[in-house]
Amino acid sequence: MPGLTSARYGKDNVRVYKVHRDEKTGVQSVTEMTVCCLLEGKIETSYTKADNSVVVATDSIKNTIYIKAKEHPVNPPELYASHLGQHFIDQYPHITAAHVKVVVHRWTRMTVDGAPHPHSFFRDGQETRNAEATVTRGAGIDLRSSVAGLSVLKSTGSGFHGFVRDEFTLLPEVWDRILSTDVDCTWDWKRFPTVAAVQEGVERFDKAWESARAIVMKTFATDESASVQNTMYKMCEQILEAVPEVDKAGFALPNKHYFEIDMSWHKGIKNTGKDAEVYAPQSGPNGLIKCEVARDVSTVVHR
Ligand code: AZA
Repeated sequence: MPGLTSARYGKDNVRVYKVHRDEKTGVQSVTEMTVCCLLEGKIETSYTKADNSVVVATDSIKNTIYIKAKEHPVNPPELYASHLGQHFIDQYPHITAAHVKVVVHRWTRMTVDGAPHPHSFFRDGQETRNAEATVTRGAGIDLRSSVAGLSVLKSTGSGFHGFVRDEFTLLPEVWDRILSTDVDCTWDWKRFPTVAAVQEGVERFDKAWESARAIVMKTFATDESASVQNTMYKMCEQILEAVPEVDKAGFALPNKHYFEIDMSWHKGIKNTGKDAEVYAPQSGPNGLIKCEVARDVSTVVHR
């Protein structure tokens, strides 16, 4: 007998822009984000019995995303996501959980003639700052913060050797290689009981984001990397150390390969090993290495 085992719905890819105008200085600040908001609750009959009386229309969810962006600060995204998620719990008794994801896109202030420009910005890379709030009736607010799409490369200071060698292995061991990835780094906060608790000490979220980013960059640059696995583990340890309110840190890192090009066939040109200068960046396939590191492995909650 088939039966509904899980259901959530809402609006995805809601693009929102908000400006803050400082009347005194004339300086404007902007935030652009993409929001996904999905609801869970006593909504089974909308699937099984065509009962739309339990459905808050996805168009209404989209409208709410805009209205909450007007009513509340959109920074930090963790606070906005909490306000938005809590709204659905407060407004609709049959909704038991709201899942909000906010992706913040970079608009970095321009420097013009050596000075920060009051109202002009540029997109410096595809990196985003993300916040996910799961607001659950009677339980509180689970927050996950992340940095995604931060592309990094180091031209030396990385090797990979000592791995399994058998009849499936072609990859040579290397003591010096190019290492490149698009960083996806997440950190999960201890549960907050209320939006007020998220609001109190709200600067923790910007600080954690700055710390995580700095740790990622410094460790990537300075670690004599034995593998993506080992370097990402070191990053997780440091994030847990730097942010006491975080329970778990994790990474998903593609290993974006750069292949040497043998040119010996052309006039005996040397372009491999220590003579390698021109490489072929690969679009795919890529390695994909993931891990999560918990502060206390005995209390891990799997989401
Ligand atoms: N980890 C690495 O850092 N590099 C690799 C791997 C791996 O698991 N496999 N091939 N190359």
